[in-house]
Amino acid sequence: MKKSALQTARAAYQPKLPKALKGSVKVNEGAPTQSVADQEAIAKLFPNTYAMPSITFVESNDSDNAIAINAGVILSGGQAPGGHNVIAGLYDGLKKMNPSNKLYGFLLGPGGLVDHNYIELTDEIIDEYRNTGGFDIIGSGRTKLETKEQFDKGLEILKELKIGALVIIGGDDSNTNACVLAEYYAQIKAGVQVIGCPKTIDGDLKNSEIATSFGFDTACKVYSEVIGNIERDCNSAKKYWHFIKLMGRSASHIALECALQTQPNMCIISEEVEAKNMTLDEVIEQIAQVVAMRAANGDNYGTVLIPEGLIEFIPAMKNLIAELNDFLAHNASEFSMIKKSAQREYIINHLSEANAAVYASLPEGVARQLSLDRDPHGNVQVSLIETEKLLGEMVGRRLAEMKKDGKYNGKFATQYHFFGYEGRCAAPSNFDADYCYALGFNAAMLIGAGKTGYMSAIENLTAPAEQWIAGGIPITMMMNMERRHGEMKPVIQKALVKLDGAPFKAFASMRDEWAKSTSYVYPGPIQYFGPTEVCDQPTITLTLEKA
Ligand code: FBP
Repeated sequence: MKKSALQTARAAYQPKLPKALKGSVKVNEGAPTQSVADQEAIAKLFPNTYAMPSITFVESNDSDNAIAINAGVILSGGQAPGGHNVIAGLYDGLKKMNPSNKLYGFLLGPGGLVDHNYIELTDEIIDEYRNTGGFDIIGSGRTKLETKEQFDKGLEILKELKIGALVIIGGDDSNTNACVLAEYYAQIKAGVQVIGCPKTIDGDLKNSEIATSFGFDTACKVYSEVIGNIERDCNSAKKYWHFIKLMGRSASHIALECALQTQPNMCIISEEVEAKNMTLDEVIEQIAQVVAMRAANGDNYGTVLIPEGLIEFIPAMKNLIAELNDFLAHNASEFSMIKKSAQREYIINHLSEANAAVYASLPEGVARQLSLDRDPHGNVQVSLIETEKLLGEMVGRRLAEMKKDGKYNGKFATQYHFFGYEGRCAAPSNFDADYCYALGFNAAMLIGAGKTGYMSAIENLTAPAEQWIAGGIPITMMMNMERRHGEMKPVIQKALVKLDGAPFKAFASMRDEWAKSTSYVYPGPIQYFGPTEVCDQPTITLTLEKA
């Protein structure tokens, strides 16, 4: 494969490891843990993996046991920068324990385990992918691992390849499945450990023990670079309002981080919209007022950041989506038989009165997007909904009304953008390259320590990598009961933006100023080589949260 000069230089980068993982390790166990909520229900569902202690690895003078084990690895869900380094770290960790250990990669996500599609990862393959973006080393997929049949089918190939440990690299849903799988294999004494790794650009897999998911750092830096470029363009031509939708699923962490990095004129935070019980009209009014205020100062341009999950947080829309989710889950086959042109009417006729009215009021395109297939975990595919256009067009209409009433006298020309796929496979920042390598290497140590049902955890991330703390957190500790596909299920609690958290407060204290006077910041591209204050800084979110 032909490489760019940067790729070649980057391949030689040696990710930094926490001090404790550099030599032999010893396990320090904490007190037994509990789930974040619904303790009784979760304890009952996970009798073999509930209440385990969280653990930390510390340096040891004893020499390592040469633990012989084969392991498997799966990349699950949306791509996130650094996935290849998790696999490289895992591979190096396994080989350090015992050079004869093997690592198998299951292809195209969890489906590879069920369908017995795999490759053995070798020095040559791993070296080709060190410090690169993407998940193409083994591919990813969204097959949901949840049934006994899938687990048993998976076990057949694990037994055949003599695999004693499986590492699942995924987001909240995939790690939920990892936890269920760990419990099942423990219950049937399958002799297979299951370890999770926290992946997702969305940044919503975090809690008191997991500071951030990998990929969030790089993705936000890539989006912030392009938002900064747009802001420069905006400030140069002074003629457009740019509506920029940012990935992140339900959570607004990406939008918030990009706002902190680039200081746009506005950034909507879904969690705030929900807390204030705002209607869609109120969101539109808020944007229109800022446009009018800037126009009054002669500034007919600006930038608005919009989290992709916004639509789900507007209370009336949230109710509608909840009913639609249940309705579509229970009537999937009947719905698939309805002609496309009749689907809107069919849905309106089957929803409750209030939700039918909201659905009927939506522009055709948005209504259609809301009724598209859910992802395998039952989530609305918010990345397919053009919220940026919906808001831009509605603001335009509102401004036209204000013009008639003499309350606005500006020009409003729009440009629309959606940044998501552009950042998910970017070459990992130094932070993600180091963090991911450490997560993978640490996962190998968890395997060596005989653990199952744990998530690989690296803490103290705002300190230099040498001082990071490595260990493991029982996945059951992160779980609660939630309604999915019309049923109560144990799932890892999603971390949304906290309105009393430091990142949101920092944003809220500055946003009026950013709305009024153009205060853009242009972060520029990620730098891999150079001074540490340019190359090795974590996100503003992480820095503020850990300050
Ligand atoms: P994960 O939750 O699997 O990490 O996915 C992240 C994400 O990029 C979301 O931000 C986005 O909504 C979704 O994936 C898009 O999914 P797809 O890749 O299937 O289009």
